[in-house]
Amino acid sequence: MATQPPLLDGLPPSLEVQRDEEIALLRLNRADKRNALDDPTVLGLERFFSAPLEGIKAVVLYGAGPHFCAGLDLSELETRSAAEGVAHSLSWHRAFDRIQFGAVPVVSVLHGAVVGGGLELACATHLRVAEQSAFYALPEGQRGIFVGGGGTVRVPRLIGVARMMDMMLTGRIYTSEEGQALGLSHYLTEPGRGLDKGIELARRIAGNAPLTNFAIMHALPRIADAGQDQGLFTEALMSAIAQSDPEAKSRIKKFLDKQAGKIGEEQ
Ligand code: 1HE
Repeated sequence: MATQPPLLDGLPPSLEVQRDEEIALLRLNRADKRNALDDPTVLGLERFFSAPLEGIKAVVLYGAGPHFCAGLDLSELETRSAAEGVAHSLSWHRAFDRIQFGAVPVVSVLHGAVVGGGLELACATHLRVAEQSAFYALPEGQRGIFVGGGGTVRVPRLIGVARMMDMMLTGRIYTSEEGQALGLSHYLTEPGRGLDKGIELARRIAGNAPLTNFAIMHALPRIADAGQDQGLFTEALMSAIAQSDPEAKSRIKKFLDKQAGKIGEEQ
């Protein structure tokens, strides 16, 4: 993998970017604090995902050190007022919305603690690869606080309100195997294999037509949230737009000319 010096000026030292051709690798780089998310890191995430690098078609998000992310930097809570708390939560929503409804799909690679805001961050990404060391928890109840990074919206869509309630009320921790069975992760790998798997998946995603990736990221979750009537109509519109794109026409011609691979074959 070719690595380059930092690509974006203005990102905090807690975020490190490298480029591997069409893939950007974004690392949470605050291992001494278990990648706890402080304000500069959350603003940096918003900045990075608001203006993706030229030519990048997918992002892999991972964490330095023994854990993916220990959630909110709790030291920031010592003096925060209620009004500041609302603004803070909204700043996380902005940053994580930029991930979920951004320009390119994001694959997160999870290991060790994926807890509190770390789980909220992971749930804003489009694919999750977990190493066997990953574990999931929402210790907000234990800390006397509440989720604020979109967890109430995104976590139940993956595992249901009832399981999230249990995690928050009792401090229940899910192992990587349990998380895989529940749908918290899409892929489970052996220790140390997550990043390679994440890059492999990101490369496959980068090979899709950009408009198809756009539809998957932006139309699919909105349609899933809509009523059947609106959903089906929106699907018809999105489908018509995608199939009329020149990229779709050229890919379909290649298949009909027997120049494109079958399902599962390299294109
Ligand atoms: C932190 C944080 C943090 C570690 N904020 N400083 N999140 C939590 O409740 C999780 C709290 N953290 C932990 O339970 C543990 O740190 C871990 C299980 C994640 C990792 O344990 P370990 O033994 O590897 O590390 P450590 O020794 O506990 O922590 C290393 C350092 O990181 C230490 O600082 P140091 O100066 O003593 O070296 C810790 O204090 C620091 N650290 N986690 C601040 N979270 C938008 S709302 C979201 C709400 C939430 O996210 S609530 C969940 C908060």
